[in-house]
Amino acid sequence: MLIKKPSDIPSSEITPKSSYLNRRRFITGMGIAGAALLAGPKLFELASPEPVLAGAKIPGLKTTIKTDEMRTPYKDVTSYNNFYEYGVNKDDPAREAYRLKPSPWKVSVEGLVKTPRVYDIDQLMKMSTLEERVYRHRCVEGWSMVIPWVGYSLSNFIRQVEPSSKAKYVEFVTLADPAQMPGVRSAVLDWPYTEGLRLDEAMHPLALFCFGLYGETLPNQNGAPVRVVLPWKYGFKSCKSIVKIRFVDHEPGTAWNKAAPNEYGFYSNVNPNVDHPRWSQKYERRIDGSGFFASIKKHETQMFNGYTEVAGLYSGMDLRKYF
Ligand SMILES: Nc1nc2c(c(=O)[nH]1)N[C@H]1C(S)=C(S)[C@@H](COP(=O)(O)O)O[C@H]1N2
Ligand SMILES: [Mo]
Repeated sequence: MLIKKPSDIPSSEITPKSSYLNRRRFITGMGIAGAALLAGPKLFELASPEPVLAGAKIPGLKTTIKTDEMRTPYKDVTSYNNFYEYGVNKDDPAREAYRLKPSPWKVSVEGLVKTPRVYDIDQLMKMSTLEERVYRHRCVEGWSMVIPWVGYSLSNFIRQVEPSSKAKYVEFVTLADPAQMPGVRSAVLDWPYTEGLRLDEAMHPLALFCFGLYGETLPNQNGAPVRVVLPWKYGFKSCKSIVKIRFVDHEPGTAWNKAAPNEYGFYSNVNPNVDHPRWSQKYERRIDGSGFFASIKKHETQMFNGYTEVAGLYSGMDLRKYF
């Protein structure tokens, strides 16, 4: 795995250093509410340094889900990130995530399963056939990408660990090691980052247990070595760098819901008809690489991010109440 020194990466190519540093101080002083506000639909700084933490090639992948939409370039997928364990700015993870040690890596499977046990990352990657799936990715802040992920349906993993009939939800927990993740020293979120799904959502074939992108193992800043990807939900549901998966009988607490319950619900399905309390969700800015400023094209956001095959999971639910 090629890891560049952080000094090789410009902090930002387009923002003058002084205003970049000021903004950074400003955000850090404000906490999440302010950070989220600044990170809202107006904020686009594609710093686009070189991709920093390129992964290892994964051979023999078959693309099973495609789209005609233009893919977001690798460079943008790997340099415009949310990964608060490395800072609240979009360019922080690409610069700071070299600190993560994705190997060796273990994932502990706990709670209401037949045999709770710890899996090695290599075992997890082999539990089903890895494939490439090109998914739209919609951040709650109003930007979107199209990313060729690598993984297999989370359901294939869940079936093999055999949750008991009492398991109704699954919780994902990210690593929170201050030595590898400087961001967890600040109280911006309640660490570790956790996320959760209802078990039937987790079993939907679109829910991806994800180990890579663009045909390579995940770059650190994208959540190496294993994350989930839930393309019909806002991006923050897709928990990165997972160390624990717990099967439970109650709705688990989640990092953003704990931080701002009126803004981030448990379900967080992409829904253009339910605004965020501080901004509309009707449109998104697609980062598609068709040129620097031109790349930030306005798109209409679609219900469930266009993945209407999940609608049945929510039939009879008031999606304004269960946002
Ligand atoms: N552990 C952890 N997972 C996380 C986040 C985070 O800050 N920490 N950010 C989320 C958000 S808001 C988004 S939009 C996606 C971004 O994934 P990407 O950087 O691979 O595009 O990761 C999600 N998963
Ligand atoms: Mo996000």
